[in-house]
Amino acid sequence: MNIKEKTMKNVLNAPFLKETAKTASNMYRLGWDERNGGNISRLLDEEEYKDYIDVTNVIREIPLGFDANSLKGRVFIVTGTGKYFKNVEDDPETNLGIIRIKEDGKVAQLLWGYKDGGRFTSEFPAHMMSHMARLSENPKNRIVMHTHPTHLLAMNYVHELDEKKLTHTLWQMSTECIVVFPDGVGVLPWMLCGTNEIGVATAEKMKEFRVVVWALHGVYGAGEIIDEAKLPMKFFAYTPCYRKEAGSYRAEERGMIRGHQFNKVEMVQYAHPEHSKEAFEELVGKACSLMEKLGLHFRLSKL
Ligand code: 2HA
Ligand code: ZN
Repeated sequence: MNIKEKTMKNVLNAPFLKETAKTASNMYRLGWDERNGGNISRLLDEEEYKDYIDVTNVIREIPLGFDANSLKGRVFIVTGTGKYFKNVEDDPETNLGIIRIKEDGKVAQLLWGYKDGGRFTSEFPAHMMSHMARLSENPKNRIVMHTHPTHLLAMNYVHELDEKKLTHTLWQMSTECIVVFPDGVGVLPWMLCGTNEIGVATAEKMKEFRVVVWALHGVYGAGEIIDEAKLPMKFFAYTPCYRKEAGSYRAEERGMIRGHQFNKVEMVQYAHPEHSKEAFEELVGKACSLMEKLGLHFRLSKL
């Protein structure tokens, strides 16, 4: 152990590691990741890992077998190949690895984990290529997850595997869906997994969709945070409202009898605090475009 390592905090206590391990447990509990099914990769910001990982200490190097040049120097925590999600929380150091993409973009440098000599998931090409595709769309993307959700897989056998049709059925099945994946789901035909080819095809779809179904196999999802699936939540409300009589006269009138009824449409978003400004602008933009489309004159006032 070198001096630098001694001053490091215990990586087992790192929030990013705990959350990754807990997510693996949750996915196992849902029945989506039996045996070695599923894999998670999470891009780490320097702020997150600098107190926990000594980046000068490379344990070993693992060739990638594909070009990840645009990810050079970036650090990821990744589930291991052949590992079971049910074991990740109990033994993170064997089941997870923290790697950095070397400057040549061709090699992963192991900085921690895969203690039994293991390596990253067999789906590493699809993960890294998806990260590259998502980052080019959204520089804040951090997570790529692959899993085998039971109900969605069962649907694959009875539903036409057409992107639009599958998206619409999913949106209709649960109100949450349109909030979680408003861009819809991409669908890839069955392909051999663990290959660069499925990685390239997934990444291509990931330019358009955050959720990509691998027909008769599982699903890939990407996002900024693991819980991102829940945010932003966008709602609108249509409510009858009652006020005192409209107009200036009789404004002091009391009671429902002389009340004024109108119907109101309101928009609400729950968003990450960092995105609240954009969320607000989106709401204002929607309200204005609605007025414009209706050909109504309006004035935007600042309260
Ligand atoms: O790594 O799910 O697609 C296990 C898998 C392969
Ligand atoms: Zn799989």
